[in-house]
Amino acid sequence: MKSITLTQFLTEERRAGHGNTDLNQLLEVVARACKRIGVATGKGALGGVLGEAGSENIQGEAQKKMDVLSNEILLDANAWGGHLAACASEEMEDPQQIPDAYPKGGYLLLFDPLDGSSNIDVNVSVGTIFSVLKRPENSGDDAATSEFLQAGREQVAAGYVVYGPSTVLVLTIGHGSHVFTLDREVGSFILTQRDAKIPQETSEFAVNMSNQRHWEPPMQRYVGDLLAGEQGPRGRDFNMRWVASMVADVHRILTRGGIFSYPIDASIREQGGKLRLMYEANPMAFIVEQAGGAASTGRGRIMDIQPDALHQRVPVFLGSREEVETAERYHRETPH
Ligand code: AFP
Repeated sequence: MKSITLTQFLTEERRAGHGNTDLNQLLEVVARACKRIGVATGKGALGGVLGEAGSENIQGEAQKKMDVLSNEILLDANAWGGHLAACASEEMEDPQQIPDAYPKGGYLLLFDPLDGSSNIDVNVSVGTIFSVLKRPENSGDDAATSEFLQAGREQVAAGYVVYGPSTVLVLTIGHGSHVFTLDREVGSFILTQRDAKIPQETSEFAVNMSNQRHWEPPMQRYVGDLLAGEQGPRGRDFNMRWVASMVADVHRILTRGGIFSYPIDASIREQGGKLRLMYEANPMAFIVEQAGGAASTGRGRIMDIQPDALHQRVPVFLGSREEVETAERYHRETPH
């Protein structure tokens, strides 16, 4: 069968009335930047890219060399195309404007340049997550932070790339979630699964169990019942997986189902959760919903949250629809 490249796929989608030339160019530039990040991560110790950068990001987290490099690769790649007004990143406190030397466009790009980067030194999958928003009408010259603060349902595109045994791009422009695999010899992303669908039911969950003592009562009850297995109220055994790279955990769930959770707990209550709404939870929620799954805080749809800060954090439950709805039911029914 003839292979379909990302370029061909986006062109055909545009002809079908989904997206436009500017958006396609933006997505291709992001995909190209991710190929470069993939090459750098793939070199590992040989590329001198492992280890700490010796700096901290805005969230006070130690940056890896690859966090800094991936951020630079995405910023440089997106500066000149004329389709963007500004970029926001996990690694930068404020949005970065498109340099005056280049034309500005109507889109805003948000990204986590290297998700799961604490895994890079041990050669476990890492990834890039991105989200695309339209600039509000009548915006000024510079894109203000407030322009980025749009609910997830306003996203026009979202994607992630997993740098694993193979490099895989998952993309949605609001008409299904589609999987592309990088042909490393040719240098092209090739469509390998059109309209991926997450199984509605699952017997697999993903959570960092070491936080259990900090969880709220609904989460204690929910996971307690999963662990009770066949003898418990759920009446079947559940398996657990935790890569600690959200991209890898979500990709497993997209492929074979499951529920991913990073709940609120006493140790992170003040910051609102662990995962960032704008460039982790929202893009993943868009992809998962487009694949027939669900994405919730446990108490409501993630993509309906009206953000109030660029680096806002939220609790996350996403994946197989029925299991996410079950987790929500535990939150509704358990006093906390
Ligand atoms: P890093 O990018 O700082 O490694 O964080 C990864 C992450 O944001 C997400 O990808 C994981 O699901 C989660 O954190 C892992 O959290 P734990 O460290 O609690 O396992």
